[in-house]
Amino acid sequence: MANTPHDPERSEAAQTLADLEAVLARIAGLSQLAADLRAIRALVIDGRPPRVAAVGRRGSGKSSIANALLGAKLLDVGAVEDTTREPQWLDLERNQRKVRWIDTPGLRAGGNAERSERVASLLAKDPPDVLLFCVRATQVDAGIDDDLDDLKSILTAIESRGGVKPPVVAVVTRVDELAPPLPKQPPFSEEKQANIQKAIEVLKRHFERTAITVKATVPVGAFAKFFSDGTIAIDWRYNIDALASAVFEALPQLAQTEAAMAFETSRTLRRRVARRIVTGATSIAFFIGAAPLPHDLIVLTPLQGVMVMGVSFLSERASRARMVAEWTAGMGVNVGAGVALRAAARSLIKLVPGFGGAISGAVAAGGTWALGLAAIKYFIDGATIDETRAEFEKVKLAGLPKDFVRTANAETSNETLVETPGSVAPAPAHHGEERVDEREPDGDT
Ligand SMILES: Nc1nc2c(ncn2[C@@H]2O[C@H](COP(=O)(O)OP(=O)(O)OP(=O)(O)O)[C@@H](O)[C@H]2O)c(=O)[nH]1
Ligand SMILES: [Mg+2]
Repeated sequence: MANTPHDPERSEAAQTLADLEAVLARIAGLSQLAADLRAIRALVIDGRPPRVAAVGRRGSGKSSIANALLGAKLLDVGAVEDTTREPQWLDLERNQRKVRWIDTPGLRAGGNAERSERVASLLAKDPPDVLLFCVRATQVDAGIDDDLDDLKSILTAIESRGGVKPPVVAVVTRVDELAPPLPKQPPFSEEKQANIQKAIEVLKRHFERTAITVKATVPVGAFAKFFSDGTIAIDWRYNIDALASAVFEALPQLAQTEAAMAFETSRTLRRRVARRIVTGATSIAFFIGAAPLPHDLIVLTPLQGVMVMGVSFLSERASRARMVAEWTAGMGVNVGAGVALRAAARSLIKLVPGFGGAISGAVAAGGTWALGLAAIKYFIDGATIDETRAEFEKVKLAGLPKDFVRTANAETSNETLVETPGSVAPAPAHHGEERVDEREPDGDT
């Protein structure tokens, strides 16, 4: 199950969010909040592990990349390869989070047509969210046509069996091997950096020539040695953050939280997820405040509760329970404030528009925004509770960014949306590139 770590709280959050959805759905003009609610639901509640497939020649560094992303030795590297090895999905576990990973040797390796068929049908049956096309830096030119053919045939196979073509992230691997040979560990000399740039350009030209679309082309070094407990002893990783970001960006929202938690260099990613939750909650607060809704606060408080809970889920797990207690005492805002207020929210459903709003949209949103940024500072950046309180006061005083509404809406309409079973409204028709996630979250009942 994707979400076992915080289950009771998460179902509390799910309930509260369902109540909010029900309330907001009844109020004319608030249907525009569907995308924000859907985003919060996808990021906080319905998350599932990302599915990542790496394709590339033998020894191109696929397994090393998985280890580098998760920061631990989870896959064997440079092992003597059994050529008949069956490709299969593996669960890589890190921080009690999972990444589903499959790596497949070059389809041509061994010239085995049957294998190529097996790989294609496996990926077609269970399509990855993102395909990592791994090319060794010293091989961006030599023999690349076979690699590109492999990539194309996998994409075609997925598509021809009715699957959604996954986005491709090209990874130029083992960049330390480009000239000059030393040093092998970053930071690299200017000459090596120039050669890395050249390799990227060569590969990009091959993509153009063969009309293959990739979302990003990322150069990496993934060389590392591990202690017997799996932690890193020698760390010559290069640019793995950028790869983590590129993978994260390519994922559907449903899989982003889990990826942000599992990837080792993940604070930036966790902060990005948290910002999305806070932005969504703030937009909702803005419209709640502006709408002719009685008892704004009764809706705002559970909304803020869900927001803070969502951010707290993104903290490092070991100390989370203590942090939640300290936050509640220090900020006077309960994590999971939905508990006491659920009944009130329910009764609101019956009160379809009545009296004038008690507080303005800007005030409602400003408070939510300040609380959300404070939660990020505390749960993700590791600030003390005093610093957090100071941040809250500072942001509250500064108010909502002037262009918040416009910017937040622009962000929403650009983003990769996914349909989830709990979504309140169909996604707007103009999302031409939207990817539909047809699978239920693992273990959901
Ligand atoms: N110098 C250097 N060596 C690397 C790097 N990444 C991987 N290697 C080495 O390259 C060899 C192959 O790496 P793997 O990660 O096993 O490559 P793979 O693509 O999984 O290989 P197969 O599973 O056999 O297809 C190993 O000896 C790694 O230590 C890198 O960035 N720099
Ligand atoms: Mg391998």
